[in-house]
Amino acid sequence: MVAPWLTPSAEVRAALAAGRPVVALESTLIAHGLPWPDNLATARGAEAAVRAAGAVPATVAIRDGTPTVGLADDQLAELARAPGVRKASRRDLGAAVGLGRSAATTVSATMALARAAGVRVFATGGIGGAHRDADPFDISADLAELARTPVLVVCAGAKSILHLPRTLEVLETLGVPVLGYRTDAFPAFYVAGSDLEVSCRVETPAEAAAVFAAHVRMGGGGAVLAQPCPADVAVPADEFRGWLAAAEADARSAGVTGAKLTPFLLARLAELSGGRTLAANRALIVANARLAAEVAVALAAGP
Ligand code: PSU
Ligand code: MN
Repeated sequence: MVAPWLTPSAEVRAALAAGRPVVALESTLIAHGLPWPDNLATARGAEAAVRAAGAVPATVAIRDGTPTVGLADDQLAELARAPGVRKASRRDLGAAVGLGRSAATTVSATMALARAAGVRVFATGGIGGAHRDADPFDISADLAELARTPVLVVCAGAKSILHLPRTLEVLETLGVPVLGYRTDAFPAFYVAGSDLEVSCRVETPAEAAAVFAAHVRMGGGGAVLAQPCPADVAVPADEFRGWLAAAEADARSAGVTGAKLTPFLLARLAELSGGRTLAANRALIVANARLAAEVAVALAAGP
């Protein structure tokens, strides 16, 4: 069932009506997470990867107050180039729609809109979480949304800029399963592994689909399916720590907080690493889109 206040593209609407697999993709990573022109190339790469695996991509954004599920290619290109696009988390959806604004949607807002459209699988780069120092209450709305909205979020774990042990603790408190795709260790975005454990390891898209379907059947909300960053571009943890310390110091001296903090740190890390974190971010987004499509295909096939 598609909510009446939502506008899916004709292709997405037809796929949903026919029970064919659809994968939601978010737009904040296009508007705020990656620089032009890498952002457009990555968004197109993610859509192509979803199609190649047999599912329909549905990039989500708010366009002039209209919640849109399935941007056309020219709309994707416009979003990628537009300066000063708003960043909407779940909290901001009402403002964007009620006031007729355009906004890119974060993981939390994309989950909400995917759910309203009837899309069960969503791919992104890395979810938000608890920040490291700064404000102890700066915990991403992504975690609260995972608690309540039954959508499977395929990602490379939580962003390496975060306090990962606290992020996992909050997810456990909220009852959110964290599945490791062919890994026992919680992936850390640009950094392939960590010394933290996932709550369940799965080996195939069908296993991921089975765990998620059972979780939802028993009244659960969302779940995380985390796959490590592709090994050829993943960044070693010790090198990353140095760049992160410098980026955090820059954020502190520039007084950056709140919703601007994540985009600031990602951009600064890309500079400090000579583009290595950017290459990792691009590759992991496309890999996650492919895996999400495989899981969507398995879910659509049923148990
Ligand atoms: N994955 C990426 N790049 C990004 C994001 C995810 O590879 O920029 C975005 C997602 O939209 C996520 C947001 O919801 O970062 C987290 O922002 P915050 O920490 O302000 O909640
Ligand atoms: Mn935040």
